[in-house]
Amino acid sequence: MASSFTRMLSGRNAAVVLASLGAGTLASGYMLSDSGVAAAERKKMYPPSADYPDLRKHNNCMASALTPSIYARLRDKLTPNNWSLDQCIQTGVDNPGHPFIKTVGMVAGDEESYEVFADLFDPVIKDRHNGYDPKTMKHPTDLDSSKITSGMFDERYVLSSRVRTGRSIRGLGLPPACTRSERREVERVVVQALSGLRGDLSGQYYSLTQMTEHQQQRLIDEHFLFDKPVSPLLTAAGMARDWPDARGIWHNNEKTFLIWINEEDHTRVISMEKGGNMKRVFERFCRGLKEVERLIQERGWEFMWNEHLGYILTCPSNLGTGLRAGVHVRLPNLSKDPRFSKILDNLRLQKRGTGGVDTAAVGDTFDISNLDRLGKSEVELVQLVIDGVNYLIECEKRLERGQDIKIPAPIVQFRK
Ligand SMILES: *[C@@H]1O[C@H](CO)[C@@H](O)[C@H](O)[C@H]1NC(C)=O
Ligand SMILES: CC(=O)N[C@H]1CO[C@H](CO)[C@@H](O)[C@@H]1O
Repeated sequence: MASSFTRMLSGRNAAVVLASLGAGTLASGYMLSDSGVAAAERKKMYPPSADYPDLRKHNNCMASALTPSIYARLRDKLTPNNWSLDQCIQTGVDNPGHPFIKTVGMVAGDEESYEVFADLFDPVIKDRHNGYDPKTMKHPTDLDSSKITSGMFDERYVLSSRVRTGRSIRGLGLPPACTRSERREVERVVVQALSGLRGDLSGQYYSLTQMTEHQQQRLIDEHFLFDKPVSPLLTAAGMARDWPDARGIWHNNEKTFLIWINEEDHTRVISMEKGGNMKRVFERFCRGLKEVERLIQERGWEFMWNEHLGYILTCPSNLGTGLRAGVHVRLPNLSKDPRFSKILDNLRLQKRGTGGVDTAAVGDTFDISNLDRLGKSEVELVQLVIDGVNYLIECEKRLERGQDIKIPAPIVQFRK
């Protein structure tokens, strides 16, 4: 991890980064940075113990990991963009818990947050990612979709298939911390790159500030449009600032490859279609992602990445692959069986309601996806979802026939 500063400064973006630091071209950033610095100066008049947040009622990974001594070590540190620990943890301080999930409770303001505040991020990452140790372990990346086997689900059960991830542009602040100019730069760089996509990937960008009523309604009807973040988890992290400035959605003409710009991450990349052809969805995902990366690099930019944390995203829960491969699947019998949760756990799968992370599951249809993001490659995670969902469908069929089912052995987490 120690290398990411050096890589940032020695990369092709060095000119961009140095220019903005030196010449002060990011004018709208000053108020934000100055207030961060001023707050840091004011705090030094009090010992860290006087600033320690009250976390007694909290249930999130940050609250479990933070100690007075970690706080004392990190309170007065700043990233090169003047982002502070208190800004990273504010969302977890303001939101003690969540009804359905144990939240992470902190976000990164920039790539360097993970390094400067590693004393807190590392234990949080270890907790959230099932023991993955960012200090000693290396994260594999594999976007070779030809390795996937048996990626076609029984469509009597699987209604739709989807793979998503996020990518951040190195040298620009992440959504909790970015200035307006940085956010607009993300939009400019990504939209320009996307205009270079060809064939089945070619498409169009719809800016939230410029789309017509008609376009907006169409995107809402098709469930493509992301809403203004209203969850306190996101607003407390600063992610709805200036909404809808520089936000938008790009999709290909077939509406099977989508990019969200400047929502929770600089970009969210989504490949999806109706039915059960996960192999095809993943093939398009890998091809599209590599193509977008190539087009961005042609223009002198690159994605945030390092060998310990993989792809760097705003929320520590998405580090590594950032990948969520999921299906909407009908499981009327299995979901009523008391062994359902244990089977999912052992297969390293999670279930959500079909309305998203904040919804409880209703009815017979579930959004089933991989639980892990970090320490396993994209190919491994998608294969795990394919094998796991096929197992669930097999169980469902056995229950329909009145036969018994078995809880599978737990999947080994990391290859040592
Ligand atoms: C961070 O704060 C210092 C001290 O005020 C200032 O000199 C520097 O320009 C700031 N950096 C950025 C990126 O705003
Ligand atoms: C035990 C149980 O819930 N059985 C149901 C399994 O699914 C079939 C088809 O949806 C139903 O007809 C059964 O009642």
